[in-house]
Amino acid sequence: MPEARGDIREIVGQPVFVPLYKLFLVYGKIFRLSFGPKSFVIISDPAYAKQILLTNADKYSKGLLSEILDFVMGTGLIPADGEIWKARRRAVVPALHRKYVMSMVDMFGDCAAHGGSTLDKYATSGVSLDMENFFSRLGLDIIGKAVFNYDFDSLTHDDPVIQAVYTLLREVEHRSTAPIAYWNIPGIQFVVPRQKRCQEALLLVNECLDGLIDKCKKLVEEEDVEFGEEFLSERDPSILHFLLASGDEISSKQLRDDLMTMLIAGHETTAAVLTWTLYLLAQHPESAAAIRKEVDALLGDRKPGVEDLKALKVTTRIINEAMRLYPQPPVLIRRALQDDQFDQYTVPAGSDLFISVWNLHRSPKLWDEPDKFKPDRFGPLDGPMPNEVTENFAYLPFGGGRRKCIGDQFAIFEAVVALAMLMRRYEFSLDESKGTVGMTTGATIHTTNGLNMFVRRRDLSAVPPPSRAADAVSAGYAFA
Ligand code: HEM
Ligand code: RET
Repeated sequence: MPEARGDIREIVGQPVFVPLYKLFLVYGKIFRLSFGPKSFVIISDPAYAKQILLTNADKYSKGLLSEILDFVMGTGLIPADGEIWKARRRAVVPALHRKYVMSMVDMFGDCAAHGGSTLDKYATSGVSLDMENFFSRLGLDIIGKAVFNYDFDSLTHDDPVIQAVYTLLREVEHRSTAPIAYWNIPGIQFVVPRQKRCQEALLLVNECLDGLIDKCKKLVEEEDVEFGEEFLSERDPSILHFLLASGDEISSKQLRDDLMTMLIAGHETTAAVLTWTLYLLAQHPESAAAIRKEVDALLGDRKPGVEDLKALKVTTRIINEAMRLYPQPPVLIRRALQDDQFDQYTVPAGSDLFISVWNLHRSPKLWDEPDKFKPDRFGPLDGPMPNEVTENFAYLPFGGGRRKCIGDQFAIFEAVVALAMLMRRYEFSLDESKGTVGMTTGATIHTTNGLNMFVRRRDLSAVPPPSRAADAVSAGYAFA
């Protein structure tokens, strides 16, 4: 197998997927990368990715990924393997049923409208706002409501629980990129301040989750509702409520692990998608105009309803293309449990593999002008939405195979609602005085210096009211 001998200095200080892309152009679709005793197999080919994620999925575990995420997710759905994963996937997937996802759409609109009050303040003051931070808070508010019916309200205030969630997220990023797993040294959490803070944050968030679990258990005991498929309570439509009402017999530690997994998986990812979409729109005013045209014609100031989501095709395609250029996370991690064969190369059991989604998404062999933002590359708007199946594993924004994201539909709807509403009401332009945006990585791709943008309210006086009648009527006028 081609072997890239890395000099650690080439990698330190830049997001790992960037040097991996350069090496891919030199060494090709499969190569080994070694640093001293550490060695990884880097995969940048759709057929190989399909083999790992789908055809031979049995031969792989999450390996390093579960080691990185163990402290916060334990045996939650992302790091879990084997029988635990199978049982948890079977229990959790039904909670994100069609009716549930549909019922969340209204809440997405409410949260985006609530975010409007922050944007209005910045529009008035003329001071630029870090939109990465804004989207992160919006994502946290949404996922808190969706997973355990908790209102973080992080868009308008800070509290110790919100800070603790951020401490945990930063620790995930830190562990994703640290060269040595120093946190495994026994007792380190009492000595290293960073690890001490992480333990404290973990205790606080666990306490909060335990409180929410207890509260929801009481609700389930009190309520007199029959549990069935597509169970959804108007009073508390959360995933937690579904799981408790289902009578699923699991330990409270496992339940907490799953909640924490969804809190983290559903928060940073969508926030990053919205951040990079807005970044791309700032450089592609024609696409920003296309979203506005679509939203003006369909919604006006109305919050999108479920039926509108099918019609917001331009907005959706722009998000699809942003996820191609900035996949979250940029690499998928696996460990081979058995030997596996990739053409003439054997990957021995025990190998750590990185599927570089970044490389797949930017491969010159797979995409025309791969580095260009071209939302119409996915074909006609009335065609299928691109995913790993339509693109035969060359496009993996949500992974693929049996470990594919369970929140994909939820996340796309969330991003479409937020983007449509914000683009209708505001104009955004980069504050160049704050330096270049830059990229850094942990688990998802972050900016280096924030996505600092000037926000202006759009002048809607000359914009005619919506001409296209929406099939569904969504109650309430956002931003009215
Ligand atoms: C798995 C991406 C939103 C829950 C994954 C994977 C990817 C991904 C790439 C596969 C990981 C792997 O194969 O190692 C995203 C992106 C999102 C998003 C880009 C937003 C734009 C969400 C949301 C939730 C969620 C909102 C929860 C409500 C999960 C879970 C898994 C997962 C539980 C693990 C599934 C399993 O292993 O069986 N996600 N995700 N994600 N995601 Fe998402
Ligand atoms: C998230 C949620 C979505 C699914 C997965 C996650 C974790 C990814 C990690 C990635 C590490 C990436 C690295 C990139 C280097 O360039 C984002 C928590 C799987 C930990 C090391």
